[in-house]
Amino acid sequence: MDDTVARFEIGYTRYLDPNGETVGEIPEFLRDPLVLKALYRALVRTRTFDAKAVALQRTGRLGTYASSLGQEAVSVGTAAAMQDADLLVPSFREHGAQLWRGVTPLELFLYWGGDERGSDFAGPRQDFPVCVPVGSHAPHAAGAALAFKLRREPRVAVCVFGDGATSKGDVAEAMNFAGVWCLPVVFVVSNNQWAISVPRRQQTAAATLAQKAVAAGVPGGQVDGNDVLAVRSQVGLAIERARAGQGASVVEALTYRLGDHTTADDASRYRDDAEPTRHWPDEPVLRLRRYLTAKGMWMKSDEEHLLQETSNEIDAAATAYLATPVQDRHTIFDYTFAKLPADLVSQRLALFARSK
Ligand SMILES: Cc1ncc(C[n+]2csc(CCOP(=O)(O)OP(=O)(O)O)c2C)c(N)n1
Ligand SMILES: [Mg+2]
Repeated sequence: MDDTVARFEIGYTRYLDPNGETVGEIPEFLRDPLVLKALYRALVRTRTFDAKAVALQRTGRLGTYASSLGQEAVSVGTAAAMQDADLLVPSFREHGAQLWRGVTPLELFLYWGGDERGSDFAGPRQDFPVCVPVGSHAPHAAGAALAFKLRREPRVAVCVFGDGATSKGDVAEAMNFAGVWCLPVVFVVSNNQWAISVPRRQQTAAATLAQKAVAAGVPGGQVDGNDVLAVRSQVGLAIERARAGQGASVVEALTYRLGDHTTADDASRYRDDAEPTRHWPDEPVLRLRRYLTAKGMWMKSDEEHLLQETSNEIDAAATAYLATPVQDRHTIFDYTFAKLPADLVSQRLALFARSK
């Protein structure tokens, strides 16, 4: 007699290998040159933004910044699977998703320059701002999904966090709640193998992070997070499942943090330099370019044009950011409360008095 009471399996999806060669059958909608080129442009635009942000920080003109180098496909593939009315609930490394959703490079520079106006998105107004506390946004995503469900709105909340966040109680609680209430939320784990200096193997003894979904009674699967097509397709399936009333999912995207944790970090203090060198051949941008080039969809002139166009756009945004007058100090009181509590009113007045 077999007395096993539960079994589970975690699937893995990849369509493009690191050489840009196909593995398995790419879904029909991801063979459309327009769709593929849009994904490629977004990857390049994200990387261009990222390089500029690091350069601005290194020259003392931006605050501490979390680079997404090497992880662009997780962000872009996730956002590309969303509808405009869906809700992005990001952590701090999802610049690619935010840019795809219509947050402007200027807004992102402002935010990372310490200016709260950068979180007042002109485009996707419902999207949450960057969440720096690790994993604390997951319950908010579940809560927003509950609101969508109660209002019978066909919308989905998409929450992105890192491998380290999956050890947080907030994330387990959010998944559990989403499972019980069958909520329209998708949790995307951007597993870049490190949580600052903590490597994945010290994060959990579990074989995958996706299987954390199983305990919550929701489906979980892994994708190659450096294959934007795999991310786009699997996050897309999870979103459509959620939209159809079938509840939450977890997608673990396997990627790699090629840079330091942030510009305030020096990874060489805890990570062998040989490790990122080993991972460079897996990076997502070259992979998709190889595929497009081999299919005759992308020429050298297309590449040159795109690089020019993106660097013009990002440079113009950086110039506009640097030309934006710094806000008055007292505005630090302005963005948390609709009605300022009395003790903060007096602190605000004291700051005003001291500024004189
Ligand atoms: C609640 C909380 N604890 C600690 C930190 C400091 N911290 C910032 S990022 C980070 C690691 C996050 O790792 P992971 O979730 O894998 O995301 P990644 O940075 O790799 O994208 C830590 C510990 C924080 N921001 N919030
Ligand atoms: Mg990580």
